[in-house]
Amino acid sequence: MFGILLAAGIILVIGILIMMFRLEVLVDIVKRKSGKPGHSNKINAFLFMAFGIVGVVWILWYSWAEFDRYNLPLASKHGAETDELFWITTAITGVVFIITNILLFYFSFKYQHQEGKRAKFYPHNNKLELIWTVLPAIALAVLISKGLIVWGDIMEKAPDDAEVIEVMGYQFAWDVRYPGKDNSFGDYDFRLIDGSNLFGLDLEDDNSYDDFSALEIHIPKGKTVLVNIRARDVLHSFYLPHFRVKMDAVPGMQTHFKFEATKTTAEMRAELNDPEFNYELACAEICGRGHFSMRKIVVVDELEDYEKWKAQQKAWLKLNPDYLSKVPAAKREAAIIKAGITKEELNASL
Ligand SMILES: [Cu+2]
Repeated sequence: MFGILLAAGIILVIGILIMMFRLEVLVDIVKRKSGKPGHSNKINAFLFMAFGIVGVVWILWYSWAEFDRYNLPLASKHGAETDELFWITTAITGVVFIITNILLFYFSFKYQHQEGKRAKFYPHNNKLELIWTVLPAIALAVLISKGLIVWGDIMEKAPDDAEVIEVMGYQFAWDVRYPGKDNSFGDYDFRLIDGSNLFGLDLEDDNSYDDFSALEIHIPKGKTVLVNIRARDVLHSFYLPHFRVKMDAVPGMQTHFKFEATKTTAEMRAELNDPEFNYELACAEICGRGHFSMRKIVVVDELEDYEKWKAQQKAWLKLNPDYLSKVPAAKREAAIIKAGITKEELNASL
């Protein structure tokens, strides 16, 4: 009830303001007919100036005050390149942005209507046109070619010994799949997805029996990690801010990103002097009501710890032994061994 009243109040106030402004315009028109300039001309000129000053000051203040929030400590190899490109782009566009905005708002103020003042007719200047065509062209050519080089480096094929993991985004969480001891992912089919089989694992494929999922994403330090990214429903975006990794998760299409972590979670905790620190995966695409909750912790381990962690994980099939009925009878025995399902687990599932 309070909400409705509040909304009605706000609409009323906006309505009154619009009416007042409209009235003023009408009065201006009448006055102008009588040869006098309206005073909304002065108000608008002043508002332009005020908006320009407040806007520029606010942007500068915000960038300074929140600097640490958008310049997170770096923890990946390729990130240095993207950071450099980011700062070059920000410097060039930032300078242009500030100058053009100052001119825009100052000129609106300076050239407000004044009695007897006439604009100068100045149709053409070759020199000026040359400058404002050539300078942006050079700046854009530099930015784009540098961008293409960096993009090429990031997107080139991952080495054969890269750690491959699969991440699936859905409304509203992420799931991760590892290939298991055989280092090969089992096939999947979206038609096989159900409440437990979140990846749509195809249990007719031998490679799927030791695939496992995990609550946290673990990756090794100092080794290339290739992430294959999927989406189950709508667009999501796989975003690891500390690693400068961002790639859309697109339904019906697998995307990927390769990177190498340079600091373990423990090292980053020591560096930041924050024992609670965790790397995290966030969704960077507004994907619905629960978008904000699409967060998953990422743990970077030393290579040995990572291998140890992997060895401790349980195959998805071992945790869901009732799906053994979907395994072709001829392969069932092999599946039980590969998934590490014990006799007790087997009996319990029957
Ligand atoms: Cu999302």
